[in-house]
Amino acid sequence: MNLSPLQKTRYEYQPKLPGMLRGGIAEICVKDGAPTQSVADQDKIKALFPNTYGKNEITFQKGTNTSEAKKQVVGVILSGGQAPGGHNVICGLYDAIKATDKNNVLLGFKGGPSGLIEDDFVEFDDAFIDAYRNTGGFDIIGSGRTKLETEQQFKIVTEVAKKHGLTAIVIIGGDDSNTNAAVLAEYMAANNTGVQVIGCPKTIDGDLKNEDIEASFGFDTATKTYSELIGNIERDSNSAKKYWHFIKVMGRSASHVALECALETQPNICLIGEEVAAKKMSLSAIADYIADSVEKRAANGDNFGVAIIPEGIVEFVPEFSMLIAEINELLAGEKTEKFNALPDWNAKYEFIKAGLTAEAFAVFDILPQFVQQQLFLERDPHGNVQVSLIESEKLFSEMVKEKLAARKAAGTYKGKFAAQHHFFGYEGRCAFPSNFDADYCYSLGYNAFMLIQYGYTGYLSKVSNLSKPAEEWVAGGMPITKMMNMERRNGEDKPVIRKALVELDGKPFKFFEANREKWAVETSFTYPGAIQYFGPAEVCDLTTRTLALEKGQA
Ligand code: FBP
Repeated sequence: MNLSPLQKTRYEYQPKLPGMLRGGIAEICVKDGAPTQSVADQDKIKALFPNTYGKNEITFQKGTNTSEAKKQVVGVILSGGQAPGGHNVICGLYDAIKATDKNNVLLGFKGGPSGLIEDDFVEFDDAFIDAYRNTGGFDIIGSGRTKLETEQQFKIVTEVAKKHGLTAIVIIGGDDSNTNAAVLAEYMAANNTGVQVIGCPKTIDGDLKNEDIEASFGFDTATKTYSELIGNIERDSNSAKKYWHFIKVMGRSASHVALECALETQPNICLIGEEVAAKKMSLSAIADYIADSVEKRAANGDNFGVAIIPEGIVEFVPEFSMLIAEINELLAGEKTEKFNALPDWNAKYEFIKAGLTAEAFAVFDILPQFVQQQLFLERDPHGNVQVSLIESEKLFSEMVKEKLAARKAAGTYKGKFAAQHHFFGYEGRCAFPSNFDADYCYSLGYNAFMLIQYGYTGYLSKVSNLSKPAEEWVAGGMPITKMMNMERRNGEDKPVIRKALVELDGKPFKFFEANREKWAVETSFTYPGAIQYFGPAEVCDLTTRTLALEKGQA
């Protein structure tokens, strides 16, 4: 492998563990906490998880290790979208496993959950692990989005576990993957397999959190990477003074990434999907809101600016989600083939017009043609519109352009408007983890093994007090069922982890809300610059603004 100078130096970085996990495995004991209950639908979740529901939260503390000495053979998978720090979770897990007993084994199942089903694995050793310490990416074993949810799959996983003598499985994933971890843990317990299942909270989207899980890993590095790029664009925009930049940022559903980037860079506009839904804003109202900023800035001679658009925005616009629901019906089953067989866009347009309600068609008809066509691109495995394929940054800039043309005709707007478009997502998912993510991930992995060693199952590895220096972090575990509720999925009520959306009465949004009017008109950009790996802690070990505000430290 060709190594960059940074990669070579990052190998030497020693991730910081919470104080209570330092000083050796022999000195880590458990402090029991209170019993838990699910976030909603307690009776239903309890009935579905009789073996793993209602368990106590726990924390680790310094004291004599009382765990049972037994050989551990642990399997680990990376699941879902990449997030910086995944390699360090595996490194921390490996180090704890080997520090406990060098005969313990860690197997990495390749390509995500499917690796467990296909029994495609690698056994880690020191040399293998050392090549991935403090690096970005999931390439150590790869990832995938296969869902582990059927009885048949669980039976196969049980066979694979038996074959290798697995004592535990660690699933590093987001809300869906950890939902699967909870269901697998329950299955393993109900069938007395002796296999424990532990989850680790991953996703750059930042939507896997609650009062215990303060942040999902990867959010810190990904948002810092996007914020660096947005800051650079802001400076370019403020230098050239001729473009409005419409920047879409990843975040499949919740707008945490957009909000954090806005807090870091103070753009003129940042849309928050959750607010759009709460205020029931229409596409036209959103375009007017952006056009107001363009017009006011133009009146000051500033024909430039930056608008951040969260990837998930359109699903939060009530009229747009109604349109998507109708399109999903319109193309259900064999109707897709019929639609695809139509000779040209005109014929397809007539088919759509005839198939949608007048209300939905009115929304469809105001969309630029490229967006109309994007709504009919390849469908997801459930046959639904892939909302992530919609170029919402272009949609809104196009709609703003039309609004401005009308305002110009009415004589209220006299500026110039030229737009540039960007989408930041993949750029941040495999970045070298920040010191925060390197430390947090290593701690999550190390801690996951302590949960295994102490016999827990159906728990999420939990490291909290994250806005403080790592020495003061608190390590422990939270039953995954605590985050669960019942939701409708593919026509059935299912137990799932509730996604954490941006809270409109939360401190991060409140801070943004209190400042955005000024940012919309004045040029208040801030330029965060690149992630720093070496140097003073106040620059290198910074957490996100979201976390700092949530913890009352900003
Ligand atoms: P996870 O929830 O699995 O962490 O993935 C989130 C994400 O990074 C989203 O931000 C984005 O919409 C999606 O993955 C893209 O997925 P893919 O890698 O399949 O294109």
